[in-house]
Amino acid sequence: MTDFIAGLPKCELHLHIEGTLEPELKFDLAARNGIALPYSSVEEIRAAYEFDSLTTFLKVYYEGMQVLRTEPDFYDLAMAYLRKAASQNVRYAEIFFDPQAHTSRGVPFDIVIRGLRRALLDAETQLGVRAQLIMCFLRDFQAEYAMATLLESLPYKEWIVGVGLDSDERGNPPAKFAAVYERARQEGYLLTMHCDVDQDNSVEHIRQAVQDIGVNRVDHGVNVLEDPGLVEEILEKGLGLTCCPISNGYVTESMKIEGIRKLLDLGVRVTINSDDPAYFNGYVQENLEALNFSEEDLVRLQRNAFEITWLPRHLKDGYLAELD
Ligand code: ES4
Ligand code: ZN
Repeated sequence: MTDFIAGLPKCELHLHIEGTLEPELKFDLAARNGIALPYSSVEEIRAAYEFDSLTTFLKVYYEGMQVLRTEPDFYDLAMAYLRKAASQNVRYAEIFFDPQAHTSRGVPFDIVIRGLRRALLDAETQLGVRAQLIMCFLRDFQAEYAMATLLESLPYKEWIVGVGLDSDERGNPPAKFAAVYERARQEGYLLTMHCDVDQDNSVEHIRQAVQDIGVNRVDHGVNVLEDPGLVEEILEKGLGLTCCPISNGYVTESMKIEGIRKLLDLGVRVTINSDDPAYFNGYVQENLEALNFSEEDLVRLQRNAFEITWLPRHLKDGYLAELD
């Protein structure tokens, strides 16, 4: 099964670039930028990756990314991920970035996006991996800061395919960002947002995202199973869900594989992704292996993934043909 998965042309649609920062690169960047880390070895960094909830994870995640300061730092981060993706036969990736996690500590927006963009261009020519960027707003900051970030992104609109919403979901429902999403839609961005597994009000958050905001996709969203009417609506609209089993296992008590299985059987366009692979010890290959699904189902998952990409039809069809 490992070889079968390795051979499949794959797609990654839920991947936080800051969550791909491996301890080795963290060490190198800290040295390059003259930053003292509270760890003396890569092993010590890894040992600190202990979390059992979204809150404990996010603390380590935001602390870790403080070594990212310069344009080459963001280039190196994205290039390292794209090399790893290429090694796993990932043909296309839609990559989240969190500009506010950097602008809030004094790193300018243009430094972040220019570094990431340059890596995407090089990856396409040098590695044969295509990728696009999705800009995420941090939902635990004020909506006004998200709006300011949206406006700041407009000169770079051609480099960003859509917007997302991540970070701490408790008390930060989709409705908080209704105006930001409306403006993003007017600007031509496609829309997605996290509805993390087993957060407070998960189903209500999915409902708001789908019905009130009108998203084009939902990130995670497995809790939709608790509301059959909403499942039906997602089916009718053909909306995709970007699920992340290994991540689920870290931030809740379960990888939610049974739920993913059910959604797949119902015909919902579920996909398998890695979320924050450097922290959760699994890229897309390992996430697919964790499922123990049949070859037929694994192909179906990849078909779903290419089908819900934010690519023009002819490019989707090119990738889909590789799965025939
Ligand atoms: C995240 Cl696992 C998860 N949940 C919410 N926001 C995030 N940002 C990066 N990883
Ligand atoms: Zn995520």
